[in-house]
Amino acid sequence: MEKSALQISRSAYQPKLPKALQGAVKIKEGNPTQSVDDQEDIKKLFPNTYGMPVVEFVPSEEACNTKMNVGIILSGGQAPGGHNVITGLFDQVKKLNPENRLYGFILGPGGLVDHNYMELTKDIIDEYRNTGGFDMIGSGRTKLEQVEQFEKGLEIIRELDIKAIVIIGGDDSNTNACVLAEYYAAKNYGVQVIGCPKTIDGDLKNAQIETSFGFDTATKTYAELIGNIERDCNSARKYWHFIKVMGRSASHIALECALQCQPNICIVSEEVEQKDMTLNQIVDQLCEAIAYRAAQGNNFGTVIIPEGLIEFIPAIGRLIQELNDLLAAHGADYKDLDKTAQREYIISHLSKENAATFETLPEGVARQLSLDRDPHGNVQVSLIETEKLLSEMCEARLAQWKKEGKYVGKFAALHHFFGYEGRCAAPSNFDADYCYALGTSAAQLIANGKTGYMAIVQNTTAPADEWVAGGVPITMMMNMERRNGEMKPVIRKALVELEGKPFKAFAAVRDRWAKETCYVYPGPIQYWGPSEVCDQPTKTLSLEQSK
Ligand code: FBP
Repeated sequence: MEKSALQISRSAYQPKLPKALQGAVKIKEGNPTQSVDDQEDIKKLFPNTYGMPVVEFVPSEEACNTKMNVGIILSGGQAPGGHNVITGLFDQVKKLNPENRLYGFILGPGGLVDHNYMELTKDIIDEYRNTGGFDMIGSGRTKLEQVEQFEKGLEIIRELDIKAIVIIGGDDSNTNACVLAEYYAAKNYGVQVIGCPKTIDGDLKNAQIETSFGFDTATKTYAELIGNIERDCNSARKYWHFIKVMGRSASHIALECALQCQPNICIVSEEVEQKDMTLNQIVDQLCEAIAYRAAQGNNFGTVIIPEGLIEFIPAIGRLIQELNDLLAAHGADYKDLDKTAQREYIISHLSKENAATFETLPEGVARQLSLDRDPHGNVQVSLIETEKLLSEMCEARLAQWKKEGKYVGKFAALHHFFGYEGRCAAPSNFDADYCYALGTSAAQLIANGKTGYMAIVQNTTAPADEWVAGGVPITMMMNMERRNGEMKPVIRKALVELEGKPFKAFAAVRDRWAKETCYVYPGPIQYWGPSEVCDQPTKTLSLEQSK
């Protein structure tokens, strides 16, 4: 494989490990835990993995020599740092006993079921140190939830003498990790399952998980691009840039990019939902800022839009709920109909209110909302062009205002979607260190006999050697939610909190950003240089952890 000069230098980077993980460890156990909600239901569904304590690793005098083979799975969307979880896991597994083997299941959870795997040896691992992407073993979105899948997986686990499976994934994949852990524990198979918090979306976090890995690098990559656009925008002074950024549900990515770049406008889906806003009200707000700036002679600006917005507009959210149930129950009846017949079928099967909302949507968006969900039942929001929808609606509204004499300006819009650009970027120092520590923690959780836990690393705004590592029972993060028409145990997603420090910091200054040009240009991620440049955590994390 040919490599760039940066790749070659970067492969020699030695991730920083917390002090407590640098040598032998022992476990310090906390009190028994309970789930965030629906305790009785979750306890009943997870009798073997419910109530376990949070654990922390502390240095130990006694080195342990544990014989264990481990299997690793990457699940869901790519996130920078995934390879470092694997290298951290590999190094620790080998440190525990050089005879230990690490197996990678290919293309996600499906690899376990289909017995598609490879042994990850030192030469393979060394190729991927501190690199972005998930291409070492690939990823996939197969949902592990059926007993037949668990049993099929067990066959290869037995054949390879694997003691534990590590699943690197987001909220859905870690929910599945927990279900698998519970099943193997209930059957007394002696197979452990450990999760790892991954997703650029940043919505797998709670009192124990400070951040999901990948969020740091992805947002820094988008912020660089947005800053470059802002500088162009401020130089040319003739375009409004509508920039959609990833984040299937939560607006953490949009908010973080706004905090880094200070655009004129950033929409936060959670606020739209809380204020019960309609699409028209969002367009009005955008047009007011555009008209104000035009009156100052500034016919340019930058708008950040979270990709999940559409689902958070309450009327559309209600429509999606009903479409989800309709798709689950009758999808097969209308899937193969032509476009017009499909539209008619859907409208005739929806409630009056939702049918009316469906009819007001542009055809492309309505079609997207009625299409297949991903294997976890989610609308594929990355395929909906919200940035175009909004700019087209703004254009029409401004034309109307012009006629009414309320707007004197020129409006030319450009569109961007930043998502895939950031998911495989070379991990920042933060993600490289954080992921390596997560992999090391996962190995220690296995060596200490734990199952149904997620590896965690805390105190992450302090220098890396002061980070605290351990594990948290996955059941602790669960509640019951409606999925595909049924109540299911799932990890609660962390949305942007409107009372939280990051949103409040943004809300305090956004009116000025809308009127004036306050852009900040963050520039590219730096891997070497002064610590205040290359080791900074995200603004979100710094604000959340600030006392
Ligand atoms: P995960 O939650 O699996 O980490 O994926 C997040 C994400 O990048 C979202 O931001 C985006 O909506 C989605 O994946 C895109 O999925 P796909 O890779 O299947 O197009």
